[in-house]
Amino acid sequence: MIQKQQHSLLNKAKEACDLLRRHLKQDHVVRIISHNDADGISAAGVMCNAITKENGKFHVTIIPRLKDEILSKFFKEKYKLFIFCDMGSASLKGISRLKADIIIADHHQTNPETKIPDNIVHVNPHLYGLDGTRDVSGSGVSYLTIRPMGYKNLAGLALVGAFGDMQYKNGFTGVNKMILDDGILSNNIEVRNDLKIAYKTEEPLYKALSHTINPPIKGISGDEEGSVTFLEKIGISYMVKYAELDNEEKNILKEELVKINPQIFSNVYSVPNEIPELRNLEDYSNILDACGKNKKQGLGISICIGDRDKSIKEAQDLVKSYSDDLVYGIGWINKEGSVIQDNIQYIYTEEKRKKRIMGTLSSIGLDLEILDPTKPVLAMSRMDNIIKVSGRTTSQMIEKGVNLGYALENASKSFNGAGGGHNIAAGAVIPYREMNNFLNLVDEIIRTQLNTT
Ligand SMILES: [Mn+2]
Repeated sequence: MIQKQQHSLLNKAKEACDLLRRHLKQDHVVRIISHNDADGISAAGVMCNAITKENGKFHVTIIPRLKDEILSKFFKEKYKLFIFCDMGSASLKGISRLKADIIIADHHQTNPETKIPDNIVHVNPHLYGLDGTRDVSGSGVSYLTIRPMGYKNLAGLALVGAFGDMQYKNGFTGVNKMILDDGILSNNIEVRNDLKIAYKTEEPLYKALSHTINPPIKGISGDEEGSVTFLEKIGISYMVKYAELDNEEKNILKEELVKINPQIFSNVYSVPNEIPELRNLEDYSNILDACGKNKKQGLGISICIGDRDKSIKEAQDLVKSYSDDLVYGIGWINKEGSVIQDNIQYIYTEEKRKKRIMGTLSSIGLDLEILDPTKPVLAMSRMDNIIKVSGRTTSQMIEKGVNLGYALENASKSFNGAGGGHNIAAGAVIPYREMNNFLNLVDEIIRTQLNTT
C-alpha cells in the first residue's frame, strides 16, 4: 500500500519536474519562495542546485510565513514559473491567483477538500495518505521534484531539512528512508556509528560535553560543573580534547556516556565529498537553523549553493552563540528552577538573551528532567506590556489527556490574547497585567484535561 502511495507521489513530482524543465528550456528565470527555517532553506537549496546544474537561473526569497501582504508583492512580478517550497499547501487559493505556472513542494497539512487550481502542480505527501510530519520534509519533497533529473548528490541536503524538522528518531522512515537509500547507493551518503558530542576537536572535554545538548545527557548537558565532576569520577582529564584521548580512554568515556543516554552513541550521517564543517548532516542542519533564527537566511542559502570559506565561519559563530545561550539558560534553570502550581509550572524572564530561547529551553529542561516532566511548562517572556508564552510538555502527559494547544487557545481568549498550536507544543500572547490570572486559568484547564480522561 505504502509503495503504491509513494509511487503516486513520485508521479506527481515527475509532473512538476517536467513543468520545471519546460520553463528552463525557454530560459525563464525560476522564482523560488521558501520558508526561513533549516528545512525551508535546504529545500530552496536543493531546488537552486538542480536548476544551476541544468544551466538555468533562479531568484530565491526566504520568508517566515506566506502572509497576504507578501503574496500580493509576488502578484506584481512577471515570472513565468513560481516554486513554493516548504509552504504553500495551506494557501492554494491565494497562490492560484498568480498569473503564472506554479509548483508547490510542501509537506504541511493541506485541506483535502480544496480543489487544486489548474495552474498549480501540488506535490504533497498528505494528498496520497503519506505522513508529512515524520516521513518527509520540505527539502525532501523538493528533492522528489528534481529527482527525475538524477542529481543523487543532493540526497544529503534533502535530509538536512528532515533533521531540521526533527523527523529523525533513531532512524529515517518512509520517503526519508527512500532518499537516504538514494544517497547511500550512489555513494553520496555514509552512515556509521559514532559518539555524538559537540566540539570534538576544538574544545576541552568538560566544555565539549556540557555543550552537547542533542542528545541530552542528564547532569552534564548545559552544566560545566556537572561535566567536570563526571569526568573526574571516570578518571579522564577534563582539560584534554576528545581528539587527544587514547583509544582506551575513548572507550571508557563512550561506555559511561551510553549508561546515561544510549542515543549518545548512534548513527551519524555524512556526505564524504563535503567540507568537514558541513560533512555531518546534523551539523549542516544546525548551521542553517542558526542562519534562519538570526534572520541570516541569505547566508544559509549561499552556503547551500556552494559558498564556503567566510560564510561557513560566520554561520558557525551563530551556532556557537546559540549553543552558548542554551548552556546559559540551562544554568539559569538549574539554579532558579521553575515556579510550581498545582498542575503546571512556569519560568519567567525579561532578559533579552533568554527570551528567544525560552521554548527550546523548556523542552530541554523536560528532557534533562531539571524541570518536572509531569507538569507542563509555560515559558513566559515579557515584551513591554505583553507576555509571549511558549508551552511545552511530554508525550507521557499527552497520553494522560493534556492538550496544550487547546489550553493556551482557550485561556488566552479569556484575556483578549491569542494562542494555539499542537498538543505537545503551543504558544500564546497575552497582556502582561493578566499574567497571573492566565496562569491560574491554564492550571485549571489542564486539571480538567487530566481528570476527564
Ligand atoms: Mn518543513
